[in-house]
Amino acid sequence: MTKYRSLFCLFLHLLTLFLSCFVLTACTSAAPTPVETSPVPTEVIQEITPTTAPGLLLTMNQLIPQPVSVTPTGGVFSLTASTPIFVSPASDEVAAIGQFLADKLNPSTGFGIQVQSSGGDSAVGISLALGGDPSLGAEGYVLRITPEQVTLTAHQPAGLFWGVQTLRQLLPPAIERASPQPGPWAIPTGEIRDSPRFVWRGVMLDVARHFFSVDEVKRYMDLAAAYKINRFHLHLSDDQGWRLMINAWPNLTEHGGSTEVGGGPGGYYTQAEYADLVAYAQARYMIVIPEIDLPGHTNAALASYPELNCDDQAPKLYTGTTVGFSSLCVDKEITYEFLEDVIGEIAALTPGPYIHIGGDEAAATAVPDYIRFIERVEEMVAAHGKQMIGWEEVTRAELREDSVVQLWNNELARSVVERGGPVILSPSSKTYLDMKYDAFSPLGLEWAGLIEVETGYAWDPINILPGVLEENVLGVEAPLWSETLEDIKDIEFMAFPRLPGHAEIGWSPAEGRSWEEYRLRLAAHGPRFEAMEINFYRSPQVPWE
Ligand code: TNX
Repeated sequence: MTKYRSLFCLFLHLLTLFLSCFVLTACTSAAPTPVETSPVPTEVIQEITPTTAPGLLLTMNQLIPQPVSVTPTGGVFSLTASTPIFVSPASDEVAAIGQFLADKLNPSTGFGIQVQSSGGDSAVGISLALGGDPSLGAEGYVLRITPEQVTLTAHQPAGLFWGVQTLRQLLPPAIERASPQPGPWAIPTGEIRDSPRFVWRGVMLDVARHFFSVDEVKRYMDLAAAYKINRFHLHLSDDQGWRLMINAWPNLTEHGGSTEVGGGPGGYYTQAEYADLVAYAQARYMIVIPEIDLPGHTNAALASYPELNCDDQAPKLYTGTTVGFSSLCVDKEITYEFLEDVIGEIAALTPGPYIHIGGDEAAATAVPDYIRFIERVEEMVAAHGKQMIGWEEVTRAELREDSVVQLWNNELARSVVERGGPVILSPSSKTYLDMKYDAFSPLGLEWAGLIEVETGYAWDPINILPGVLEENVLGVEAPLWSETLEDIKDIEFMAFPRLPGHAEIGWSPAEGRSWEEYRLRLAAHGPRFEAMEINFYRSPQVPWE
């Protein structure tokens, strides 16, 4: 009797396997024709054979961002308790990337995988090696997977780190779980060669309108790094709060950090906490860009120090959401003494080359005053050895050549193009993660329009700013303003699933990108988002798995 039952089970098992292969082949070959011809998906589809295990075929074809080239070979590398991670050279930096990978693999596999120095060519395991082809650049990598070995090579450590993110996505979604899972842990064999289209693939988090704890910010950094985001812009001050301790002006945080939109308790980062965030980002090959928004969006500072106001009267703290009503006093010398301290302390704490000085929506500052102010602050930033970034309004001033402009509203698009310097693209109608998805979104604003997943994905940076030279486009950044967001769960809901799309726009080649193809790849990330416990929006535009 038991014998018949097991035979019957075997039959059922085979039938399921056959059916899933069939469904897979049908799905793969029925993939809608891409709008532009893509070397990548076509190559992947052609090489897939129905004899390969179904889940594995999918993972090689489901990477986000889409790599430059993917060549599956149809086999399997099995991750086991005896798979070591070899690093070469065994420097602290490469070993730390190996450890990052081990720390991702160990909780869900329960294996206790260890990082070792290089085991030589014949060693079975995962090897991370520097010294790849210089044409891979600062962030590119090659990932070769055979049944015996996973070999990740890169010219620079950042490339190894991004290759590790790709490797995570080649494993089953359960790899992202925090507790031991049954496995098995199969990685499809093949070769991936990859490097980014743009150097700037950013996110911005507004910690001023609502304050987010160090752990919440780290969590957002982790989620962004998984999609190869390499710039983390922190909007550290606004009318509703000043969030970074400045030793020379302690009341900025003491008083100015004590509330937030809606009147909650607010909060701020000590300098040690900020340094910890910067180090956390650095370990993820992410540059932190601190922003102090000037000369508008400064009510929290004005409320903390009466002398910063033209009439020496400190306004009350502000917990609403209106913009454009505050301004530093442009004619007072104390304003520049204050900024010298603020910029000096932030420059000293920030290893990255940039300081963002805001400059947006300064409706309470007369234009000639605004221009004078921006030009003076730009010199201060440069004197501290940093490159200034400002929102597009700063192009009203005569800027230094190396200053970076962040496009958001397109109102000053002409002067951004005419100026001809480096540009970050954050068009609000595409990249603003704080816009509602649709009219029913429980969180978010809608002044720049509703941004469903397709709207956020289906555009190209080069078409957004006609006349701009491609070499001046540093890349793309997706801002998340927090007027309506209170905690990390809210951040996750607005960023997922739109953020992976922006990451792909910044990383992947333009040729072959199409919404119809992307939405299927994104659908396959649903189980991964679940395993990562991301509170994501299940957009009806995506056929979630
Ligand atoms: C505009 S975008 C702003 C922010 C708001 C945001 C809300 C920009 C440079 N300024 O002050 O928070 O809209 O979406």
